[in-house]
Amino acid sequence: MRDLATRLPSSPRFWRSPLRGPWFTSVLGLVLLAGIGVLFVTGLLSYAAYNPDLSPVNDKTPDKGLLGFYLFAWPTEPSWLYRLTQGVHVTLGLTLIPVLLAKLWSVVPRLFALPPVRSPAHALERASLLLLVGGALFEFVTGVLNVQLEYVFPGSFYPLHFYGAWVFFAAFLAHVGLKAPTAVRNVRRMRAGGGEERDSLVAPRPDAPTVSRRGALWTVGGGSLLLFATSAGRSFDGAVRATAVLAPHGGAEPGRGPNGFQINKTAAYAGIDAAETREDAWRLVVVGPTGTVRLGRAGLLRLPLHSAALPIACVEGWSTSDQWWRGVRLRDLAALVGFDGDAPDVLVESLQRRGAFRSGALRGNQVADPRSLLALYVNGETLSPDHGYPARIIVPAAPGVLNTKWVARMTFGDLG
Ligand SMILES: Nc1nc2c(c(=O)[nH]1)N[C@H]1C(S)=C(S)[C@@H](COP(=O)(O)O)O[C@H]1N2
Ligand SMILES: [Mo]
Repeated sequence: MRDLATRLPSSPRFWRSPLRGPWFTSVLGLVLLAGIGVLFVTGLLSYAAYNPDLSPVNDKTPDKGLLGFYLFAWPTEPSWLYRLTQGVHVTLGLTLIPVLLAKLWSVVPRLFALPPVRSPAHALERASLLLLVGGALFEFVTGVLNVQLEYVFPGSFYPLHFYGAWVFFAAFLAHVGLKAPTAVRNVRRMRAGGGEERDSLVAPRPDAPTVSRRGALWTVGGGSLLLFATSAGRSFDGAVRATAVLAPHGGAEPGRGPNGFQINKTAAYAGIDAAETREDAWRLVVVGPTGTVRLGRAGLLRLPLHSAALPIACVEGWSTSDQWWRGVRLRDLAALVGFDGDAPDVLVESLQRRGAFRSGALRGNQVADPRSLLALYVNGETLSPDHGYPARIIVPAAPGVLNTKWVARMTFGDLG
C-alpha cells in the first residue's frame, strides 16, 4: 500500500528530479515577472492603438466596460512606435515560451499535492494559481496561434486574448504579492552561499543529477535564444527577414521590386474583383458636412500629392522598414467636404464585402498629420492590387489594420 502511494504523483517521492527547488523556480519566476510585465504593458498599448473607443468598427470588445479605463488617443509620432511596441510584444512573447514551460515544469509537483485544500486561505491560493497557470498558457497559445495561423480565430482572437490577459493579470498580481518576497529571499540566500531553504519542491528522494541547475538554466536560455533568433527578423526586411524561419504565417510571397514587401491579405483573398478597381469603374466617395464628392483616380491625381516614408507594422509582430508612399493628404480630403480647421475623425470603408478589417476609423490627430495619406503609389510605382490598388490609407505609427486597402468611401466627421 505504501509502495503504491509513492508511485502516485500526489506523493513527493514520485518526483525525482534533483533540479527542482526554490532557487530554480525563483530564478525563472523573476525572469517571467519582468518579461510578462513588458508583455502586459505592450499588449495594453496595442489595444489602445486600435482606437477601440472611436467607433464600433474598431471595437472587437464592446463589453470591455471599466477595462477600457486607460484608453488614449494613439499618437502619430514617432512613426515607428507601433513597429517597436508590437515587435517587442510578439518577439518577447515567443522568446519567453521556454522560460514559461520550465517554470511550469519546476512547480508541477504542487499541482498534484494532497490534500488539495488545507484551509480557506490555501484554497484561495490554489484557485489563483489555477487562473495563473491556465491564464498564462491561454495567452501564449492564443498569441502563438494568431501569429502563425491567423485564420483559426474568425474574428474572435481579440476578445479572447484581451479578456484572457486581464484574468491572468489579476491572478498574476495576487501571485506576485504572495511569492515575490520568497523569490527574492531565495535568490539572495543562494548568492550569499547559504544552502537551499527546505521546501516541498525539493525532491526527498532525488535521482542522480544529469545536469546542474545552472546547466538547466543555460538550456532554457538557449531555447529562448533560438526562438528569438528565428523570429526577430520578421520586424525587418531583406536578408534579416530571411532569418525569421518561424515565419510570419505562410502568406503570399511579396516578390521583388517596389511592391515587394510583405502582404497581409491578398486582393484575391479579400474578394476584390479587378473589374471594380479599373480606372473607368472605381470612384472614391468622400462624405462630409458640406456634401459628397466623387473622385476617380484621375481626379485624385489632380489634387496636391505628397510623399511620406512610413512602415507597415502588423499586430502579428511583423513589420516592414519605411516604404516611400505618395498620395493625397487625409486632411486635404477632409477640407474638400467642409473641414478647414480642426481635422475630424474619419470612417474608411473598402471595396471588401466580408472580413473583420474591411473598414476602420481614424482619429482627428491621425487625419491631421501631414504624413497621413490616401496613397496611390508606393516606392515610385502604382500600388499593386495586393497592396491596395487603386488607393489605400497609410498613417504614421498606426497598427497595420488601420491602413485600409482598396478604399471606396471616406466619411469625415464626429464618429461618436
Ligand atoms: N480592406 C482591407 N484592408 C486591410 C486589411 C484587410 O484585411 N482588408 N488588412 C490590414 C492589415 S491587418 C494589415 S497588417 C495591412 C497590411 O498591408 P499590406 O498587405 O499592404 O502589407 O493592411 C490592412 N488593410
Ligand atoms: Mo495586420
